[in-house]
Amino acid sequence: MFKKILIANRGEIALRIVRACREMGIESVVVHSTADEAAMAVRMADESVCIGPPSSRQSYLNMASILSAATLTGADAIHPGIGFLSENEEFARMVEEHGFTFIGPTPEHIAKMGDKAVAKDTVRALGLPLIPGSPGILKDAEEGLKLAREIGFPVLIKAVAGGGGKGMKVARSEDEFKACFTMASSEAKAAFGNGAMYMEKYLSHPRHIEIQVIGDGQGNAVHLGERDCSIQRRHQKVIEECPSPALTDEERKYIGELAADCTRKMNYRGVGTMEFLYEDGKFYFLEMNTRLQVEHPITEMITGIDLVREQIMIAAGHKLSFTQEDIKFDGHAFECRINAEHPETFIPSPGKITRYHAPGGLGVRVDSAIYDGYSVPPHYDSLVAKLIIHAKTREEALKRVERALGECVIDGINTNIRLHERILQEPAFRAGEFNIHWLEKLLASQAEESKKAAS
Ligand code: MV4
Repeated sequence: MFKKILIANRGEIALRIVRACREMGIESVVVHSTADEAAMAVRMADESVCIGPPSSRQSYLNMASILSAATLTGADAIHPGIGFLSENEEFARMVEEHGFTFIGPTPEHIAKMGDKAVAKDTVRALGLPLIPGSPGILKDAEEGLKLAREIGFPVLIKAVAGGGGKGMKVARSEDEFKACFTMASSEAKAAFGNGAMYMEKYLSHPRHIEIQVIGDGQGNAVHLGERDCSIQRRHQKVIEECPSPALTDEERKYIGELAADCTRKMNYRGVGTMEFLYEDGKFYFLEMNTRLQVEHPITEMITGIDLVREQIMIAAGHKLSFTQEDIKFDGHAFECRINAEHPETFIPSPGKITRYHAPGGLGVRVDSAIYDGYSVPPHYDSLVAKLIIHAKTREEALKRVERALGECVIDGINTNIRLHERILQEPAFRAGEFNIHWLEKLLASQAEESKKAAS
């Protein structure tokens, strides 16, 4: 087992990994920029190394500085956390080349799943359902139109170089296809320097369902159920929950086992998340994330499995210590992402926290690295706390989320706590009746109402 792990990340996820290390009797080293000198993970870790100025490029993305810090402190392994270098194949390779263990998948799997086209070919061959669409890049609008007629309108024209919702355009009929294709391609060329396009059947009201999988790279893999991440705004998740209120037990078993089988056949090592769109009872593979996810705690609450601990055990060469039959799903969990931002305008709100009080009680977990007097730096993402709630049923969990939000005190900066409270009051949300467009439609209608009220 590792004696010392270097954590190449910041904020609440760095603290989350420090906690797992401490429980496992492993020393932790946290690297930080000059903007994060007062970060809680820096204080809680056994050691810390300043690796550069505030800019991510010169600190948390600076491979040489991170590797130097690992050498200087005598770390055995490096945990990349989430974001930053966590899905960077070159970094994973450099870590191993410098004699450290990379706590994550092999560089080959990171590369394979990082290329969306290769990822689709891989999982298609392993039996996962995909969105009907073009086999590859579209030669021109003519070819696209011909295929669109076969698939049926509406279709979604997507930029190969796009991602995270960028470079996508819906074509709703033959008449508008060519104009859409030409516009999408020139926008992609301008934005990404690459105007290559592909096309898929457009799913107009899907949910975003993701499956947590773990493989040990020694022939074993399991799934840990799904997370419903449909409540999102501009591709930023706001509230996640598991299990999904939309899935039946049969659907859950079907897609979970399909994802686990695919993970096993790939001989995948580490934790991973397979993302799907779910519409009218059908699943469509979107992509696979080869890292831990922000929302992993709701899966931990339901299964009782510590995902960071599992990552470390697998990276140290251990086989999975449980089979699919050992995994039980208990209750319902929500995660509310608390951001340092204005609840209506979403403008980031860094600054000094003058008073902080975290909620508590049965089934309430707060993953956060803020404290009284902490100053939220302006250089990074605005996530300051994750309110994670667990209860026996979804109804009880809903009550508990509202109660816990009411207890939460974060003064001195703006937060989106009021946004969470608004969402929780919506009957459609409470009934579990939403899709990926629901929150943006709600916000648009509320903005409309307040404009009318103001005029
Ligand atoms: C789609 C889609 C509907 N139909 N593909 C957005 C980002 C990227 N992960 C894929 N995305 C989508 N692809 C087809 N054929 C709708 C989305 C989409 C979306 C997907 C998941 C979560 C949130 C989303 C928000 C807007 C659009």
